[in-house]
Amino acid sequence: MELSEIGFDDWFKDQAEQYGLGESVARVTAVDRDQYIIRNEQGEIPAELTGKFLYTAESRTDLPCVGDWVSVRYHDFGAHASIHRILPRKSSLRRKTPGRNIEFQIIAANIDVAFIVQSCHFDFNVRRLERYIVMANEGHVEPLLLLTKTDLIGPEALASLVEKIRHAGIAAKTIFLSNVTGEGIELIRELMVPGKTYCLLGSSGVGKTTLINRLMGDSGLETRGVSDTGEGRHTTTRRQLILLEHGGLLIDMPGMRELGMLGASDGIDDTFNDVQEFSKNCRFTNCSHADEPGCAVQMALAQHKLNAEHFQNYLKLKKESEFHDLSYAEKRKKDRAFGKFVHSVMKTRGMRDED
Ligand SMILES: Nc1nc2c(ncn2[C@@H]2O[C@H](COP(=O)(O)OP(=O)(O)OP(=O)(O)O)[C@@H](O)[C@H]2O)c(=O)[nH]1
Ligand SMILES: [Mg+2]
Ligand SMILES: [Zn+2]
Repeated sequence: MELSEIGFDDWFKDQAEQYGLGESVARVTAVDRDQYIIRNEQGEIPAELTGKFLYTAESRTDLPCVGDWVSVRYHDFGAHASIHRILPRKSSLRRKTPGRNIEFQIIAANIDVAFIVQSCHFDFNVRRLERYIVMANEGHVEPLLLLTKTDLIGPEALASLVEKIRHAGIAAKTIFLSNVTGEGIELIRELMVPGKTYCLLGSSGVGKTTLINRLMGDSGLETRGVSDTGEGRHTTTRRQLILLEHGGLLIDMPGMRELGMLGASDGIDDTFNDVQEFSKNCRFTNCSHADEPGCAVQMALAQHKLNAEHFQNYLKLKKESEFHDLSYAEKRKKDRAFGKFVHSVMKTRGMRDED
């Protein structure tokens, strides 16, 4: 198998050449704490980070994640490998780590298309769709909506979902599918290009893994039992890059509960470009679109040219991202201070940084 078949295109080739990493590059297909699985021309093997790699990493985002291209050295005749560095990422999906910690988490790297999956049945939520689209736009990944379980709703309910998506001004391509009847599956198979990388994002239980099994034509991956409706239980527990028979690469992921905004300002602007367009005509360039005179956004809202909930969500996401960005910057400042402190202590003790 050629590396190009698992996504190694000219862009990555250039990167590898620039860094002088000739032959030994491989792709990370799974991560389990500090254990990695990588795929090369021969197949999949286990890999570990070198001590130096760990020592020089400054944050979690410096560590490899699923989809990353890494340079490796092989041991025991290629039975396992050590990872020396990560090639620059062409694209990545990141969010704020769940919970109170203000930190970035890279979910997957070098993705071409993100399938944003929601169930037509219980999970459908336009505001959450917008969050996922922000994440994709921010990471330079093309978003595509997959609405599953069409077998559980009637044609009228389906039409109302389409209307809600359109009304929110979401332009992303939408595919309706059912893993039960098979509707839409062929469409997905056809649109997946060999050598391109796709991933499945969405809540737990929407049918991500079932879809992969459908596409693989067997039931190799564990899905939730039909009788099991246990809330909050995740069936898929790790991210995994799968090479499909027709050549597409697909990453399965555990369901996500939280999708916090951090450093997502550009992604928000791209996602809400309708708001951006209207705001160009506001009288004041720094208009907050609240109650300033001559606000074109307020005018568009009054004339129903802009959806009110869509706009409220825009404000909410902006505020959330700005708030987290501030805390993050504050934290980095402290980290830098700590770095300087360590450096000066080492200096006074006559140690060099390399010691
Ligand atoms: N009726 C119906 N049920 C489906 C469909 N797709 C999946 N299911 C069922 O939904 C449940 C959850 O499916 P999974 O594929 O495990 O969901 P998941 O998104 O991978 O969930 P996590 O791994 O927890 O993130 C299973 O019982 C599936 O059989 C569908 O199109 N229609
Ligand atoms: Mg799953
Ligand atoms: Zn305005």
